[in-house]
Amino acid sequence: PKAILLKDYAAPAWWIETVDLSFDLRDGGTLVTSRLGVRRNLDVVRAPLVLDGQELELVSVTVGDRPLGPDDYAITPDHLTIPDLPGDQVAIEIVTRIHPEKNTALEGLYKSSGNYCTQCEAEGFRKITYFQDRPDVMAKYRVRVEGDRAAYPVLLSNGNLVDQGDAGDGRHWALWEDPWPKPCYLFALVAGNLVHIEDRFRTRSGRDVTLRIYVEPGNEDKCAHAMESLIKSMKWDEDVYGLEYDLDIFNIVAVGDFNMGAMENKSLNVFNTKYILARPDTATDTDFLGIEAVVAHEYFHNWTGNRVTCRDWFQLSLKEGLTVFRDQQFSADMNSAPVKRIQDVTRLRQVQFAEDAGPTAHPVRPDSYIEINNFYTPTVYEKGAEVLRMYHTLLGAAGYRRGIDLYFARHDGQAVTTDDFLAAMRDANPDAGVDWEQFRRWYAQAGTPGVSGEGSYDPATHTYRLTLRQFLAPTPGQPVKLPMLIPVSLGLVGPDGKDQALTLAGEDSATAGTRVLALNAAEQSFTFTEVPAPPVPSLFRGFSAPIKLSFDYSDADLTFLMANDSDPFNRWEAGQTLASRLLLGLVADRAAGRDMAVPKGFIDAMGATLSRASEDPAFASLALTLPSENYLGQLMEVIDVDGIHAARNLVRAAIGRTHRDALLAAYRANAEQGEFSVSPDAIGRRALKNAALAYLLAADDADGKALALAQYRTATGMTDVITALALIADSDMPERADALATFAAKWKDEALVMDKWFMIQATSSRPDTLANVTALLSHPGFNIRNPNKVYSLVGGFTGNAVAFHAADGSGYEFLADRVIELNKLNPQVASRMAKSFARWRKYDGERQAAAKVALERVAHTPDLSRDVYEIIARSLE
Ligand code: BAL
Ligand code: ZN
Repeated sequence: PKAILLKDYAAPAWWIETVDLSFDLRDGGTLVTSRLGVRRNLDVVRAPLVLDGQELELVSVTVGDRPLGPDDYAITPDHLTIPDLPGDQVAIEIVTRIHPEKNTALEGLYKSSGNYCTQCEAEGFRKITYFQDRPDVMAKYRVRVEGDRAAYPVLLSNGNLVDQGDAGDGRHWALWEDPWPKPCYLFALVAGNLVHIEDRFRTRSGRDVTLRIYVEPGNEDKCAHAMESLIKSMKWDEDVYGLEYDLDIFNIVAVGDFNMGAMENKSLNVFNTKYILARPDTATDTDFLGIEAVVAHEYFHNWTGNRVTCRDWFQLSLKEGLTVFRDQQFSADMNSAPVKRIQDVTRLRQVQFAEDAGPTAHPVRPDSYIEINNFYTPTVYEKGAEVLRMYHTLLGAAGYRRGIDLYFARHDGQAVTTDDFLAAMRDANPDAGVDWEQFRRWYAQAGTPGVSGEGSYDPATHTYRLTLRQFLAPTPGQPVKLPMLIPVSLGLVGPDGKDQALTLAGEDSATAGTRVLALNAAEQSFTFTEVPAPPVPSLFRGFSAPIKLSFDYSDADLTFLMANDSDPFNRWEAGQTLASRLLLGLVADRAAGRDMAVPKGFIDAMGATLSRASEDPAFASLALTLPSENYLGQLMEVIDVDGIHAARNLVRAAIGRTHRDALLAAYRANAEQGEFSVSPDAIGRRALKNAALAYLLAADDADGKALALAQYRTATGMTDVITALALIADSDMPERADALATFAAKWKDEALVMDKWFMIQATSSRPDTLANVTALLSHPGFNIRNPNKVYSLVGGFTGNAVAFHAADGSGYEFLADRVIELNKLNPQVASRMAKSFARWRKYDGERQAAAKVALERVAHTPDLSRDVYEIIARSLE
């Protein structure tokens, strides 16, 4: 397969300005009639009209009123080319037949639980009809949908419902019109037997918007949280960004078979049920927060993505990085900002830093791809959001907002680039003193910069000199890197635990607390004057840049920051750095055949955190959580999976044993919560209680086990039930099998709850996990065609380091089998699973050999999809 290159971008020879679509939905074949209003692009040389199309049966093509014969056009598996269009403005009608009922790739028009729905981003529209399937072609759409009235009582598309009627023969139709021009990836159609809940929102300029969430019958009682989240998002976007909704109706449809989390189609968002359906007894706190964030994310796309869209798919982060940043800001405002930041950084490190360090590393704005679906990545999304956060950090809230306002003033209704976004930020802030050409490297250079440094205090002159160095390692295709502009938000913490005033040499006034410095050279020193006592620097407060810091902190410095830093993120960070240092030391001891001895100082520090836990239970639950096995692996040259697992378990058991009484007390203090709530406080208390329970089980504590069983049996909220069940499932407790069985019996008809059941078994560190996972592939509740099931069982397993990276290669064999099976059914899901192989070279020789055999087996599979090919080929390079 051939790579597509950013440098080859060219504007289309023809624009498509209007699209009139008619869908005749029938079992055994759906007829799609598309009438296009086409206008020549006078800015480029005249060229044939080349339309994208895949897996389509062409029925007829008419240009003006002339039906074309087979000699009048050229057709290939990917394109329909009409060489000679008469004049500069042409009407074209194309009729195609498609088979949604056979579509297992879930791209284009497909059926899920008997209902029709679409997914067009990135390039699914070409599986519906011949079209210029590229985001810079923006058109106004009218869509007629006709289908069987009994089977599909609900017929939806984008925009406003303008007419509907009876089509005879038990059929009916609806006509939808979207007044806003849009790229075809935002087209959507839904036809099904669905019910809805409804609410209203009045925009600040007085527009009344009808809000509906459509679900399968029986799920109406699980939509309230999503609706509340939608209303909060609409209000927040007005308050914080000045952005208002632009139609009278906003529909959401939740479907069970969906490759992604959700999709921002204009006024007809289609969601994975995972991000809509929630009741206290079926959904965890993480689910509730995920719903709030994803509903907001898709709603926010109405401006950042839909009103202003991407010129080409290399610009994906233009809308995704920005929209993730917006949803992160929103969730921070709705909940605890420090907790949200810690969670976002944890995820960034876990998945994006790992991507940056492997063969699929790519810039936030990639410059080549084989399959664009492979670029919906943590780099484009989460690192892209960090780039937006850095604009915010460098410009401040007001400067950032000026840039956003200018961006919309310039580009509303256009398809643009990340360079256009940067230009708006720059031009709206001419006095900001930012080197924008250097800042642009965040879009262009792949990899996670490392920052190292040290500080020295001179008591004679009361100066503190901080030296920082940056380094960016080569990544595939980018051997040479240039220094980045890295915003360093910092404070100097004095011996009294308070932030000292900050005066840089040459300045005549001090800044209190925190300030932002620009690290823009390979090495730079900053001298602070009038520093009364030797400080401990608190660097990258709030994680002000997506970098890896190694600073010469002593253990005592870190313990001091854990207790005193005014920045909550860095209080947490100091604990994590200390824990990582300790755990990697133990891994090294074990590898050298020495005893692993857990330092008492660290256990005491965790005890101190526990003793202050009631001040902020949510924060405490995070501060008590050790760095994950996967994250610790990233810190090693050669990942010692078993060593990391052993060291982490040893420390967890030591904490559980040493602080048994305090953990039991924390458990009990947070156990009674009254009426169920997903307030930040209630979620925080549950998180702390369950963290305490996990430590007790890590220590094999009899009272802890009894509490876990009681919690599993009597709790009513899913967070508590599934946490207890996960702990039981990961143990040798005699009640294990029975607990798993009663759960499955109770929830067998709730697909999303069963996903959790598959997940906890796939993530268990028991030695029989692979055997269990393999057996579960045949469980009646499992279905390899359903992405959520694959993400739970197969994805859960590949995230389980000790099981997936078993030294005998059995985990790799298992994954190769699944990727080969999925390749035929759903290439997008197959390729997502295949990415788990990517970092195989980070393991020891025995594991590398086994992984290579598995990768080569996948590589030699006949009919390998572009999606899987690209990932496997890069991994083997
Ligand atoms: N645009 C794809 C789904 C999302 O990021 O919202
Ligand atoms: Zn998005």
